[in-house]
Amino acid sequence: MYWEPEKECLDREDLEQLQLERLQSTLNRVYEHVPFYRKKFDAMGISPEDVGSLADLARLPFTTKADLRENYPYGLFAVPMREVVRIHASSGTTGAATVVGYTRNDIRTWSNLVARVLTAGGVTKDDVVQIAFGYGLFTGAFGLHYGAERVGASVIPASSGNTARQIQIMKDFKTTAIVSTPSYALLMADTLREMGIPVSALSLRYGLFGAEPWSDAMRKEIEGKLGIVATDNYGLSEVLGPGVSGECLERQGLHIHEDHFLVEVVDPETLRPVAPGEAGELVITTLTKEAFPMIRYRTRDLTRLLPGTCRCGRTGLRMGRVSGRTDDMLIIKGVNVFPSQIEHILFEFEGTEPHYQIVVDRKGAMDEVTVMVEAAESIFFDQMRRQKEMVEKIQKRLAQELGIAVDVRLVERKTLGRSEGKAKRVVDRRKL
Ligand code: DLL
Repeated sequence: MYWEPEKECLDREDLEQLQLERLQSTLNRVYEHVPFYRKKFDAMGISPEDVGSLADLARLPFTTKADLRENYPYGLFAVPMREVVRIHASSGTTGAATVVGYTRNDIRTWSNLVARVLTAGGVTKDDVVQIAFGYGLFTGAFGLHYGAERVGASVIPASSGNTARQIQIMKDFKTTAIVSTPSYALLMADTLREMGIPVSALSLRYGLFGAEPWSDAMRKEIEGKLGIVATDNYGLSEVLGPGVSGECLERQGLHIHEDHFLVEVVDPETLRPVAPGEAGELVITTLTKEAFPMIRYRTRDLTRLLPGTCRCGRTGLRMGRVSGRTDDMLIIKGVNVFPSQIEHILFEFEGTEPHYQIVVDRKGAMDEVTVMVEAAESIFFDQMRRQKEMVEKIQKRLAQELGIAVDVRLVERKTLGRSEGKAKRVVDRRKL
């Protein structure tokens, strides 16, 4: 099922024509209204008229998080404040806040793009959608909320937190679709069990999760515990919020809304495009944003573009799941490791709760990494021997997979912090 079939299934040729027209108008807009871009373009001796094809995109400068910070709060807005009807901000997992704005049209576009994501994930106007993202400056809650209303579903703005009440609402209000971060979904699933409510007492059918990386193993766990079909959706405040891309029920990659975003994947070191299908940093140019257009924004998110087309019939490019960010990559003994790789392995083990945290510390000149994993009660209170076996097994698998030895510690259930929003997977004691 599609939300906007005429856009989601556009011919490549028509799509590219539309993209070029929209790119040109975006470039004119920023050149005209945002001194930051005008200066950059002038310095590079390039003007919007020089961009005659999509390939010319590569001649334009990149925009980074640092540029956003330097223009805090409104320096990159391309419209006067009187046309801005909404402001959001991301505190970011790393560093100072980024402020973003939306015109009335931007909100309309945003709602439509999120409606596409929801529709692709199975949601219709017959659904009761519970939004368990924190309402506030974070784009997640309002983005999904407006999209779900646009679809015509019945929206419950539950917000995040107060998990027992969340479950009560889910049960009593007959929620059919839950929207949250994957880590919060897992916490809700565990709380459900603790409250002694069988999953059959719920009406849930779909889960739409995003805002943080998660593995396929975690998806299975959530689906099993909540009795749902779970899809992944992606976005970031700097270019919109949720609604940039999302999986359909085939779950073979996230459909990028290419009529609104031009995407590139580049090598984060050389900034040159990677070979087709290779992993690299996602770079996004917005094509329709009015208040806050972005030219070649370096997302720092790592993904790849998938070849071929999806069985669902959508024609836009698909991206693989975001495995992590260039800035949450750990370099352990010279080896690049992403938290998602560790997560994937932990889910292989029966008896470990899939709650984990990666602690990085420095002993002398060496970085030391300890993976803390919550163990099921049966194991934790069992003989030391079983605990030791478990630790050894996990260490062995991690060493196999990552190519380096890391320490593993089993901890009692609920010792590690729980997340009601984005999970904090890495505790870097080197910086404390
Ligand atoms: O997290 C927007 C969003 C809200 C997306 C709700 C999906 C659902 P920010 O707070 O600005 O915006 O954080 C954006 O989160 O650059 C990624 O690193 C990460 N991220 C978002 N979605 C995914 C995902 C929202 N599906 C940053 N998989 C992005 C992996 C994700 N990482």
